[in-house]
Amino acid sequence: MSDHTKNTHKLATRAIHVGQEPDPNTGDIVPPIHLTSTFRQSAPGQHRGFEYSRSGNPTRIALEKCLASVERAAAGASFASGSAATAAILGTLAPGDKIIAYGDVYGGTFRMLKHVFTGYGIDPVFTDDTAPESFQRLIDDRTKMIWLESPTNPLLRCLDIPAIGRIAHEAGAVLVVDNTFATPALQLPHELGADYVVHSTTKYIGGHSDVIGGAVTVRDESLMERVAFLQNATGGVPGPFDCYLQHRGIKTLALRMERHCTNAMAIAEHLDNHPKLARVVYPFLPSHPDHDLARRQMCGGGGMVTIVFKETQAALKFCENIRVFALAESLGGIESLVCHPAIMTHASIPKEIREARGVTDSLVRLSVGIEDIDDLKADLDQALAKA
Ligand code: P1T
Repeated sequence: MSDHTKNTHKLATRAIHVGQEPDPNTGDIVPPIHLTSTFRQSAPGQHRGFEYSRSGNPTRIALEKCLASVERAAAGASFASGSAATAAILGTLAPGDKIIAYGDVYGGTFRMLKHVFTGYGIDPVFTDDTAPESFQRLIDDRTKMIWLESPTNPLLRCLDIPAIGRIAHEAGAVLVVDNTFATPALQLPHELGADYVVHSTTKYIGGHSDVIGGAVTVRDESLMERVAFLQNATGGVPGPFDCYLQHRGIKTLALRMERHCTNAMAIAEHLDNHPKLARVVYPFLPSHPDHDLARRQMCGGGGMVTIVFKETQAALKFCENIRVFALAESLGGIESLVCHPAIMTHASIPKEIREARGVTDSLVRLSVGIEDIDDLKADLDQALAKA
């Protein structure tokens, strides 16, 4: 924490000030972007804390401090993508270790667990039951990590982070929570018991769909040692300009999340009971299966709404006809997006596994942006009319 930020400061203040101390020489309110790959040394090994930008760069350090502060973490490390951040956490495991993951995860995370890390002797097992006991049942003495998203991508299930954290810790394992969908503005997994928090900062943290990035934060400083080692040794770091964009994004996170939440709630209520839809999924709708937990664990329902059409053809026609929303992968930007996970973001999950989990061809994911709510509703209405 610097002179002008305190531990008692709330998220919106931390997001704007941590890592952004005015320059003592010039007074500039926004520190410069350190566009350099290397740093001059006065004698071999004598430098001012920076040697080479893969190992450390002032713009990246500023971002990492801010990420750690907003997540109420002991330390943070930023990566070239959410996938690189995921790989760094999985890289802390050793051959023979078992990881239990909740099945509804981003398709790329599933692919990495199943088709990358199994090659290094890591054994992933999945549960499709949100009950903490389902994790308990899968624990054995090889279990070193539990991995979950909450809310999940794309079914928006919410998992009991404190209860699953206790199960992990009793077994001597660590809990990883992917907080990409909730963001620290709505949910603080470290305070709920998560050892690692991972983000695709490409999403709400960056917030403007103009940068790919990832982050890892840790509850206990000692966990950062291996993550920082892997960050440098495997080299999946973001460049200074990408760090600047993410840091700039965080400054408006609290404000953006308020609007994402109010717009998403309004849309969930607007679409609920629509004759062409079988189901509208939004954590803060009373009909959501984890509604009570969501209200307890998060201070807002988030910006994602998942809708399930009665017919697949209608889902596809809806995607083709949406206009203010754009049909595109990703989420969490200021502009509204529509995604068909089965064909787009979750195609790497085999069809039978995907469908058994409920990610069917009639499911469509909405990333509700911060545009005017009337325009968003009108766009959804016209596309639904054509579906
Ligand atoms: O795309 P990347 O920055 O590498 O982040 C991967 C990732 C990790 N975790 C979650 C919860 C995610 O949603 C993602 C990326 N997801 C998409 C691109 C998507 O459209 O779902």
